[in-house]
Amino acid sequence: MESLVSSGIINSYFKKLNDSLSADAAVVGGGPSGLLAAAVIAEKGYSVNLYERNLAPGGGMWGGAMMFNKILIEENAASIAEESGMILTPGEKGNFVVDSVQGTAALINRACCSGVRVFNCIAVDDLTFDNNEEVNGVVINWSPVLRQKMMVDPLMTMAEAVLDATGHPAEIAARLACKNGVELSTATGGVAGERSLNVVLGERNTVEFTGEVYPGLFVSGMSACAVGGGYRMGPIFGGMLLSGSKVADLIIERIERKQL
Ligand code: 48F
Repeated sequence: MESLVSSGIINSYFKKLNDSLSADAAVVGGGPSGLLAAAVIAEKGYSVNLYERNLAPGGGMWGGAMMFNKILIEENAASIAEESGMILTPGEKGNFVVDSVQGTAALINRACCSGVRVFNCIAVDDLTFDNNEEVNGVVINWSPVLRQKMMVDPLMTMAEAVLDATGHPAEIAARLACKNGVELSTATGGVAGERSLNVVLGERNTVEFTGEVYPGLFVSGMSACAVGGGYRMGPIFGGMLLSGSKVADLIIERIERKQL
């Protein structure tokens, strides 16, 4: 029995890993924008790998604000939240309140049920290039290996589109720009950096700056805000869902173009 338990886990995990070596999309970061984008792309029938360096996906959503585990969703994102299985309670001025634990669990569930291959405890450490012209994959390693700074080489998985949904640090876009000296399609040509807090502008900027910043590399959520130089917005999450939905459509367009 003991060896059956082990072989059941090993065989199914390695099948998932092997199947993931070439995917339509690779999503880096399992916060709200990355989870929603991954789910929407997978629901269209495309293969999606999602890498989350922590044990649990969900990013900055579990803790609400200052660990008061409630979040706000604006009216224009309520339908996406509901479609994702979140339980919305009417709040003030057309906004809704969601229990952050229930809302995060619902987004993770939507991604898993739509067929996204979720790899937790795995971090994206770098990108792969096709002739230095476009991003076409990710370089991955176990998070504990990277945290311990062990000298262990990574593996690579290929994708038609890579999404940097790493939140405030915009790690992947920053790495691309700084390691390769390439220009991103932003006002500064690089990662402009996040501005201080303004709820209304922050929510707007997050969606505005969501897009393809280099051929094959897209940004969403706080990463889009940081790359484009937008304001942070605090514990209001409609922008994250709208950003995830917008980037999913853009990525689907690219996948369909590449597969013609
Ligand atoms: O920060 P995060 O929740 O991303 P988001 O979708 O949402 C932002 C909000 O949660 C909040 C906010 C709303 O008003 O401001 O901050 O932009 O989640 C980012 C996820 O990416 C993971 C990280 O652990 C987190 O779960 N992550 C970051 N870098 C890497 C990564 C990496 N290199 N490889 C894998 N995962």
